[in-house]
Amino acid sequence: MADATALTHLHCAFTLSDGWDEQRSSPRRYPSYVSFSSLASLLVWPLPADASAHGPSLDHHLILNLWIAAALLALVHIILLVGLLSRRRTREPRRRWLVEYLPISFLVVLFAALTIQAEFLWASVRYTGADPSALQVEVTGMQFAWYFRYPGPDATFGRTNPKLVAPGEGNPVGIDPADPYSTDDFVTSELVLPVNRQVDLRLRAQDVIHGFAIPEMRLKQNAVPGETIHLHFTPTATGTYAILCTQLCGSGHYRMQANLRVLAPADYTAWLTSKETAASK
Ligand SMILES: [Cu+2]
Repeated sequence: MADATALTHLHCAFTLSDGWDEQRSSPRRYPSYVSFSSLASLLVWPLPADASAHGPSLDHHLILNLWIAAALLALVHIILLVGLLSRRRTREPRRRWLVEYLPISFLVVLFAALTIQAEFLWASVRYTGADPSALQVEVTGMQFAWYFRYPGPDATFGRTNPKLVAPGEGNPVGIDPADPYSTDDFVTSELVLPVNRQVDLRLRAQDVIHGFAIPEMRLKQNAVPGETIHLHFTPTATGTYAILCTQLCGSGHYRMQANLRVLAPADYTAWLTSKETAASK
């Protein structure tokens, strides 16, 4: 987006500075400042701390895009200034390929390269499946809470039934007790994970579309009723992080939050054991 804006700006600047637009019936608009404001806002409100394995490459690409956009914006103004100060009033033919087509071709190649790189980054995170040894956790969004189900010692999630959903009775995701795999499943209202181990989340929604987002993990994915969407990542720093809902899902949307607690492996094992022991009673 920022690249496209800057590219348009530069195109305007090249053509304006050379005076061609005076000959055209529809004058071009002067540049907006979207790219500059994006970079400026990033300097004022920096990105949240990065605590996931895939985050640094995404951040690097974002910052690179914004710096390129800012550099193009600066170049635009220099060209505009030079064009205004040394405007020629002659009607002699211009070398259009040199002042317009060549720079635009360069920018198209640059823009395409950035886009392809972004696609590869996205694909490496989202089109590649989770490692088979990844921790399995099911995430369910409902008005207005997130619930997290762990499969227990059998490492298999039991069956669920929407008719059995009863948050007030301790069964918020509708676990079917008739399924033997469900007996050791347990549900929490916070997501607890060990550091430096990949987790494969199964994202579900019970009622409407919710937006599962953890800014520090550079994660954002809609949870859609009727679908199970996989989302994998590896937390790299211990701490407590907010899990948000980024879709306006109803009157209580503003309070639809939960916590992600990333623990050291020993602490996680102790937490897991206590939960599994409680679930087996
Ligand atoms: Cu929501």
